[in-house]
Parts: sequence; structure tokens; C-alpha cells
Amino acid sequence: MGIKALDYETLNENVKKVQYAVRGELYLRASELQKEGKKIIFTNVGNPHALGQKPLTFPRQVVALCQAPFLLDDPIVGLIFPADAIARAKHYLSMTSGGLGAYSDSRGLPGIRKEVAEFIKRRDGYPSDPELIFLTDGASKGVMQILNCIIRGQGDGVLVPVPQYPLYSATISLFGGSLVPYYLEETANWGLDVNNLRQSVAEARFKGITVRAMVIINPGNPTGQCLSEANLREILNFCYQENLVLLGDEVYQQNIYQDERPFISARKVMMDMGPPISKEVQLVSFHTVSKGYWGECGQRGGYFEMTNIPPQTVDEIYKIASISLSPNVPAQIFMGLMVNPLKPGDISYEQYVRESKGILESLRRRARIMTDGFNSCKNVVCNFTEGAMYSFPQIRLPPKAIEAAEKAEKVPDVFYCLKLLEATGISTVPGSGFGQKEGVFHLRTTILPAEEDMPEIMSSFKKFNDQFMEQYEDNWSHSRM
Ligand code: DCS
Repeated sequence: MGIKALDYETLNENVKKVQYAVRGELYLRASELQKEGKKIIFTNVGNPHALGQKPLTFPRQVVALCQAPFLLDDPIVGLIFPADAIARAKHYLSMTSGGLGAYSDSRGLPGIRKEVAEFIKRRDGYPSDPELIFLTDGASKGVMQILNCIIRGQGDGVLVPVPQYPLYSATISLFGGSLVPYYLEETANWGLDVNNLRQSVAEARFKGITVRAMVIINPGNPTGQCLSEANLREILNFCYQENLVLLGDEVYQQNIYQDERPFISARKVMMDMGPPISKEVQLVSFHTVSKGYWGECGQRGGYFEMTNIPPQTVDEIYKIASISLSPNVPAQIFMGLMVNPLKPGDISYEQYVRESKGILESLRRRARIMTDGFNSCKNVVCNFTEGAMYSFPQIRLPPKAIEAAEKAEKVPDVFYCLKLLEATGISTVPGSGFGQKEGVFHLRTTILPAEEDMPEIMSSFKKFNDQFMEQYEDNWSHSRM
């Protein structure tokens, strides 16, 4: 019998090339250890509910009622659900044609796209057009749809920050394009230097790559930095000069833990800049229900908004979205609830504010505990998590540790993270999964473990790190004597 199309040897090479570290070797080993009965702290994924974060009550009430519309006809409903949840469930059900069991328009329900547009207008002060907003199954699907439209082949490049969230590297290689890295400056709190951008583009062009788009992640994953308005202006100017589509990944816009640099959207800055930039730079912005104080990762809700994209292209993107018929309808309702939250005076408002504030304030404290904890460890330096959900400490591995890793046929940071996992049960992602400068090593952890568990996690990390550094550093100094 001959080789079949799904035999490994003949698979699409782009599929085999893809690497996705967030669920890579470390995660697999952690799952194995868990099966063997070891207690694992899964800090490899920004998945808040998996680490004990409770869902906000009001949105769950609304979606529960939408899922069980027969409850709305039962007199008992008023005893179990507040009137504002009942009203909101009816509001969303009236937007559907047949409730949650029916496909929606492939761009999402028009009524919810309108709520998204109103949210963007309130946030940025500029009107937004619901026809240019598509609802998606998480931000990931939207990013993939847009990269699919941009990448025509290997000669097409996309500028991606390094370190970056591997959705970008993985999708670019899946679609057969070229990733063009631009390095964030760790010593400048992971700031973005436009000169680095120019250099990256020049080098790519020298290799014959057509650079077509630029990704920014703001706030950053895994780096946690918040871009300043001045920086965003420089980026927009750069995209204008170089004729690049700007992809603004803004999924962490609610997750801000400092007051000096509040979140500001790429779209607002672009509109503030006025023509020609506001009229000409093509921008696609992404958002999600997975992050913020929502953390509803499992619901898979997201949207993207297009600015300065010609109608014919929008039609093509609509056509491609139609192949999958419809985004998840329950997730669309979560998105509606996120962008159109309760208002002062609503029955459930106070509870909603208490819950959401509680989550954000605790995240802010956890960001601080983690950064301080890492910075108190030997050979570890860590920038403060200004936003997003991660801490990304640099681990200065002694030469002996690097040698030991090589002997074990592991990338040095993978070696370190595996040892950390075996010793403490803390499951992280090695920095190499996000990209880092040559010879520099990091790990990424989320700041999501429960606040009361943090001191213990940090002290167990410190104990492990002390032992690790002692083991390899001692050998190093002895061998040099
Ligand atoms: N963009 C960024 C920067 C992300 O960090 C994530 C998820 C996404 C998009 C996609 O999210 P959704 O598809 O759920 O909307 N972050 C992953 C991570 O780094 N850990 O957990 C998930």
C-alpha cells in the first residue's frame, strides 16, 4: 500500500513546522506529572478560571437564561434571577433568529456588533461602524483570518515583536509566510525603539521579503509593558511611511496595573493624528472576552474592528468568515455583555462593580508580589508587569548550567523550567517559546494563582532557584580555581 495523505511523512510541511510553546514540552510533562499524582500549579496559560477565578455573576445569569429560555416563561424566574438579567436575556434573544441554537450572520449578530461599535466610540471618542466589526471565536480566530488574508507566500513578511505571543509565529508559519522580528528592549522596560523597527525592515528587504504588516501587542504578552501614546504615534508614522497594515492586539486593555500609562488604543491615537494617517493607515484591532476581569477563555468570544480597509476586502473577509458559517452565539452574548456593562442604578450594578474591582485590584497586587519575588532571587531580574497577565523574569544561567543543558540535549531555559517543574510543580513556559535575544534566558509565568497562594509559590520558587544556582555556580567557580 502506498503512502497516504495523512501519513506523517506527507503532511503539509507548514503544519509540521508550527511550534506553540504555551502548550509545548513543559505543559506535556506537567500533565504527565499530574497524572502521577503530583500537585501542579498551571501558570503556563493565561486561563484565570482554571486557577480559581470566579465568573462574574451577571453575565452568567444572562447567558444561563438565554440558554434556557423556557425559564423566562416560568413564574419562578423572578425568584432566582434579578430583573435586569431577565431584561438583558430578552434583549439578546430578540436579536437572534431562533435563540442560541441558530447560526448567526457570519460576522456576528448585528445588534451585538452595534454594541461593540458604541463601546469603541465611548472608549476612543470617535464613531465606529458596526459593518466593520466582525465577531469571532476568541481573538485568535480573528488574528488567523486576517493573517490569512495578508500572507500570500514565503516572500511576505509580518513584523512581530520579540518576545511575542506564539499565536503570531505559529500562524505565520502555518500560512507559509515569514516572521520579521523586532526586538523589544528589556533594559528599557520592554519598550519599543522605532530604530530597531527600521533596521528589521531593512534586513528583511535585503533578504527579498516584502514586509506587509506589523503586529503590536498592547499591553504586551509575555512582556507586560504598556505602550505610551508617543510610542504609538511613532509606530503609526512608521506604518504610514512603510505602507504596513497595523494589527493591534489589544486583548489585555482592561489589565493595567500602573497609573502612569493608562491603556490607549491604536485607533484613538490614529484618529487623533488626523489625515493623512487617520485616513490611510490600514488598522485591524482585536479584543476578547478571555482576558480583563472576565477571563471567560472557554467561551471563545472575540471581535476585530477594521479601519481604512476597502469595502471589497471587507467583502472577501466576510466570504471567508462565511465558510465557518457563524461564530459561537453564546460567546457573542458574552461580548455584548462585556462591551455594554451594567450602569449605575441597575439592580445588579453594585455586585458587578464589587466583583470586577475585586479581581482587578487583586491582579494588581499579585503583579507586584511576583515582580518583587523574582527580583529578590539570585541571578533573576524582572521588569514590573505594567499590564496583561504575565511575569517574564530573565534568568541568568551560569555557564555550567548551560553545559548541563547541552548534555541533556535541552535548550537551557527548557532545562531550567523542567527542573523547576519537577522540584516545585510550578509549570511555566521557557522564554525560548516567545523568542529572546541570543544567549539570554527567561521564563514566563502568569500572575493568576490565587493571591493567598502567592507567598508560598514565590518562596518555593526562590528555594529552587537558590539550590539550582548554587549547584551550577559552585561547580563553575570550583572548576575555575
Ligand atoms: N492575543 C494575545 C496577546 C493573547 O495573549 C491571547 C491569549 C490571545 C490573543 C488569544 O486569546 P483568545 O483567543 O482566547 O481571545 N493568550 C494565551 C496565553 O499566552 N496564555 O493563555 C492564552
